[in-house]
This record gives sequence, structure tokens and C-alpha cells, in this order.
Amino acid sequence: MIYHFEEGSQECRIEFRDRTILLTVINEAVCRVTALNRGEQKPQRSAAIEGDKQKQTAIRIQKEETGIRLFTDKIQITVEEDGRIGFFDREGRFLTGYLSEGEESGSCGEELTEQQKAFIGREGHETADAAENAVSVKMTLDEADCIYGLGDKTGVLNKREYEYEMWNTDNPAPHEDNFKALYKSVPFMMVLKEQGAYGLFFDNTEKSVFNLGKENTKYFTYHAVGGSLDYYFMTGDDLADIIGEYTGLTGRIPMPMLWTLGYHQSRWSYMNEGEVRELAENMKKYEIPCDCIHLDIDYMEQYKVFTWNRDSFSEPERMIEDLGRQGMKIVTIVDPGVKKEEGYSVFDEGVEKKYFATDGQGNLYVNEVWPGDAVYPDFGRTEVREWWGRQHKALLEKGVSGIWNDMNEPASFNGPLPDDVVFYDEETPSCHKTMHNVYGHYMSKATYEGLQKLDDRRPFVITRACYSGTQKYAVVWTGDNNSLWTHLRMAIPQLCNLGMSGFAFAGTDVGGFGSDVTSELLVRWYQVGCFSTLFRNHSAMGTRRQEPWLFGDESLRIIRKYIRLRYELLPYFYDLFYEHQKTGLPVMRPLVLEYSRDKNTHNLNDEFMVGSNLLVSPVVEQGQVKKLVYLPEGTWYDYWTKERIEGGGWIVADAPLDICPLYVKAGAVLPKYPVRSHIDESKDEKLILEVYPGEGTYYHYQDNGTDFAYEKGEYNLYRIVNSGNGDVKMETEHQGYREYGEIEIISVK
Ligand code: MIG
Repeated sequence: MIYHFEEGSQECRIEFRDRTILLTVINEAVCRVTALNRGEQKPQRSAAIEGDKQKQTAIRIQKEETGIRLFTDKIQITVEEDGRIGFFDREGRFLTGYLSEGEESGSCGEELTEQQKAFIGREGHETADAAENAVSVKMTLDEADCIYGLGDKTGVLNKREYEYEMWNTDNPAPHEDNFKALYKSVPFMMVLKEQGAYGLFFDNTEKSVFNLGKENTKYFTYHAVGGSLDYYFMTGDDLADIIGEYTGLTGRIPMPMLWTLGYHQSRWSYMNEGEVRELAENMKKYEIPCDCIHLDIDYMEQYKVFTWNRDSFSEPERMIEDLGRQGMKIVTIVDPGVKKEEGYSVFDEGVEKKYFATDGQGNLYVNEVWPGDAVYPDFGRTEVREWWGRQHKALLEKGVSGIWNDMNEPASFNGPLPDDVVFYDEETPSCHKTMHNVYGHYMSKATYEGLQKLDDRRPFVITRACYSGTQKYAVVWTGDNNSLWTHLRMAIPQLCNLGMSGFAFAGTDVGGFGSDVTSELLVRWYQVGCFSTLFRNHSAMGTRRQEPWLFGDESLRIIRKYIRLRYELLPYFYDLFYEHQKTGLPVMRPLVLEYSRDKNTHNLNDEFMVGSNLLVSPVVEQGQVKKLVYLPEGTWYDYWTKERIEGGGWIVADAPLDICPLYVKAGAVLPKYPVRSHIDESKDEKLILEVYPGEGTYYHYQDNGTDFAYEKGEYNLYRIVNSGNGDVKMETEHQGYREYGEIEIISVK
């Protein structure tokens, strides 16, 4: 083992006989570890991380008996003579480290036979070649460690003892807890330890497996079928620190347009103009606040992207303009598959310019999706992304306000695409196997950047597939769930882990996509949906319709109550996006994120917080009218009755169908708007501050909610100090936007 380290540099290169380990210090809490293959001089380009994230950091290297030790103010890393790496906190306390092969064997303490390995689908599955290119690490776990993150996975909040795969997958079967993968790949995990926490981001786009203590509770393994071992190790006192570092690397969600936080109504599909207009009328008639209607694939002519079916939508611009006057925006779906049809300009132009994936012999790669035979734009190339971005002019010109990207795993009607279909990584030929997990990422980037060029507004893009870092460009939804109680239950850990993995703007289809919803399930789903960031009711063709007024008066009344509550709380949600920009923290948070040293929160799957002041404990079981609620230490106020409750234990809350148990932290200031039917200019007329007993400080952010003027200072930031006796003091820390017409203070007694 030979190592090179130059005083003053942030890099240490350690050479072994067969490889080089490169330690690159990004900042005092983050170190990149790269195993360079023979001949490789520097790490590969990252799809997730843009720009140089390195901060000047003092580091020190020390030679030890068994190897070397690198120090920053927050991390210590040892690399031993045999190549094993260990990670320690600033105090030198061991966090985790490599286990060498054989140090801990299978779960029964026995080596697996070749046959068993083949059955389990590990080495045995792959060709000799593939096995040679595979990368793996095995790292220790302590008994009390809990694991969070991993983006959008099924199952419970704490991922310990589960196994997941990173391979963007569109599987139409109902999402069961044992699904290894859904549509998104976010190879980022956090480990909460008895003391401190650490995070690992394995920046590798190839198919990979995280075995999180399933094989053996004493370790976790990471295994990718190709690419290189290239990861970021991050430490902190808490999960919040790790999330801050991870989003510092991969990016944060830019301020969304305020209306996108309102209520959205969708269906596969609203088939024609008449149906869309009637829907908007019904929203008004039934007094359901709503900002947006989504048009699914049937608005297009033969599913040709960037076209309109003129038989069913004869004058889209007129329709959208009229709806706009009623406060309703339109989002249209755009799939990646371009219909293979000569004379269709998107196809013709893409063929001429060689913008579609090929079979490697120069022939177009054709597969089947909604338009029938279709070709796949090669989004990994800047030129293709720019071209795709420009196509959106056709939709924006008609008045469309946002784009919904689907099928971008990429999906096909004939199963997974072959590994060797040629996709490019910028101007270097690559293949589907390597580019698959970033296809949705690059499509989102193309869409975001395209909208940004065409319009002054903040782009609103929703995507189904993504990779780490896609949060910079798109909002996500969790794809095709079903109208099942298990899926309502799962929505909470699913959205909480997505949020902790950078995707703070996310939602599930409220009411469930597949299967038929019941009134009770729909009502309970709204009680969760109105606290998730993307609040959209969507359902599949052929299922029971899911608009709020189709389930009787009682259901309608309750649904309306929760959609209205969402509109009242919009300034709170908006403030949390402002906070996210600064810290990377999600809006919807599992209790473990706020109270990580309280063990009762580690596996709490059926409650969550919105920011740090509002605790939501919804009913997610059929027929339940009481809810067992865990309130962490401190004083809480029942949002509905304003009753004061001491936390630090479990309470049984009354939860008849119209009640979603909600608690506000003592000292909180909740900013609210008066109820309105949609977001418009009048948002600045009045702000209400609901002030709870107890001392506290709260920051409120205000801007025009639409464009990027805030980047030039056109915003207000208020510091609100709650004295604890019913008074608040409000100071303007930054003034760059119009003031509220009126601020009403409501003191909770
Ligand atoms: O093959 O566009 O997840 O939201 O309604 C199904 C039709 C394609 C899947 C999406 C869903 C959408 C549906 N799409």
C-alpha cells in the first residue's frame, strides 16, 4: 500500500496492487470514496451532482501501524493495509466499516452452496463477465442501528433487515411490502445510531441491491452489477444533518409555484372538453377548492406527444383560458415514447437528427407503448434534452401550466428493454443497462429546463421515474397504487422516506389509482393527502370514479373540510419549502426526524409531522374511530378542541370519520390564509397567525408565488416571536415584496 497526500490538498490517493482508493474530502462532514479501476485516473461523472461541491476543508493524515487515518473536524477514516475502510466520528467512535469476505458468513453462520447462491439470485445469476464487473461492499451494523432513506420503497419506515433493488420498475401488480423496487432509484441510506448518524450515497446508476441486515443482522451489503464503487460518506449528530449534506450534494427543490401546493384533480382520463368543463363547474357547485386539472394520455391525437386530439379537444386554448378565469390550471401528461410514424414532425425530426436510441447497428430501437410502435429519445444527451425542451412550446402556447412525465423508467408493453440498447451518456455511447436508472432523471431535466426557457414562471414538472438529484427538476408521485387500506397505510412511510431522500415534494394518488375506492377509504385518504405536499386525487380507467362529490353528502362535507384546511395551511406549507431550500429538510417528516433520540419514534409508521409544529396521526384502518397517538415529550394542543396535552406517551384520541387527530406544538405560530377556492392575487390580502401558548420563534416567507423575482430579492421574510402570553412580535428581516393588507392574530387560550 502506497499513499499520496499533499499537504493542503483535499485528496488522498492510496494505491494497492490491483486498484486505487481515492478519498476526496468534500467538506468536514462528507468524504467521497472512490475505488478506481486499473487505468482510471479520476472518478466518473455524476448524474446526480451538478457543479463543484467541494469546500475548503482542513484535513490531516496520520500513518498508523495498520494503515493510515484521515481526519477532518468531523470525520475520521482509516484505510488498512488490506484495503478495508473504517469510519469514525469526530471523537474517534467507530460508526461502521468494511467486513472482509468470510469474516461474517450467511445468516446461519454457514457458507452458502453454489446452488443456494444461484437460487437467491446473487452471483449465480450473472455471467462470469458481469460478476467480474460487479462492485460490492459489506459494512458493519450495530444492534441498535435503524436505517432510513432509499427514496421510494415499499414497506415500513425503518428499512433494517429488508432488501431492496435500485432498478426503476413499472410493475402493474399491487405494490406489496415485499416489492424490491418501484419506479425510482435513490441509492442513499442513512443509519441512525445510538449516538450520531451517518449516510451513504452510492452514486452508481447500474442495477444494485441493498441488503440491509437481512443476510445477517450484523452487516449490510451494497452490490451493483457494474459501474464503479463510488460513494459519499456523511456524518452528523442526527438524521437532519445527513439530509442537509445529502441535499447539499444532490440539490434541493426550488421554490414551487404557490398554486401547485393547492388541490389537484385527475383521472385517467378526462376524455373531452365537455368533461373537463363540467368538472370545473362541479368544483364550484360543490365548493371544493381546486387549482388544477390533469389531462391524462387521451387528450392527444393517437397518443402522439405534443399534439391534441381535435375531435375531443377542438379548441384547447379557449378551454384553458376559460378555466383560467375560474382559477383552474391545466397540467398535461407527456410520455417519452414517440410514435413511429412518418409525417409526424417529432418523429421525423428526431430520426433525422439521430435523437432516438438505437440497436447499435444504427437501426432505430422500436418498442411498443401507448402510441403503438414507438421510439425512445436519448435524454442522456444535452442536445436531445434541449430539443425535447423546445417541443413544450406547443403545449405552453395553448396555456398549459405544468407537465406530468410518465412511463419514463423507461417502460414498455413488452417488459424491460434489452440491456444493450444504445443510449448515450452525453456524447459517449453507453447502453440501456447503465442509463436505465437515469432515463427519468434526464427526461425531467429536459422538461424543467425547456419550460424554464419558454416561460418566466417556475417550472412545474411531475415525474414517475427518477434518480438521486431529480428533485431539482421534478415533483414525484408514487405511481400506480391501489384503493386498498394497506396502500393508504404505506403512503406514510413511503412519503416520509422520499422526503428524507431529497424528494420533499411528493404525493400518492389520493383515493388510490387501481381498484375501487369506498367512501370511508377515500375520506381517510384525503386526511393524509391534505398533509402531503403533492395533493392530487387520481384514478385509473375502469375503476369507480373518485371525484369528491360521488360518495354522498357526509363524505363530501368531510372531504371539503380537509381540502379547505389545506388551503388555510398553504402559507405554512410554503414556509416549509422555504426552509427546505435552506436546510434540505422535508415538509412531511417522520417523528424520528424531529425526535431521533426518542426510541418510540424509530418505528412509528402511522403518524408524521408537517414541519416541526404540526403532528398528524391519521386513521389508516377501516372502521376505526379511535386512534392510538404517540405524542413526544413536550406540550401539545389538540388542533380541533384546543385542549392542552402533555406529551411523552401514548393517548387514545377520538377519531370519528370527520376527525383526523392533529396536534400543534406549544409555542407554535401557524400562518394561515382565509379559505379560498383557488390561489390568486388575493393571497396577499390577509394573513392569519394562529398563536399557541408557549414561547417560540417562527419565520414566515412571502413572495409572488409564481416566478423567480425572489432570487433578485423580491420577497419578505418575517421573524415572529411568540412571547408565550398571547402576544407576538413581528419583525421584517427582509423586505422586497408587497405587504399583507391585513394580519390577524388569533391567540389560542
Ligand atoms: O400504462 O397514462 O402511473 O398515473 O394514469 C399506464 C395512463 C400509464 C401510468 C401512470 C398513471 C396514468 C397511466 N399511466
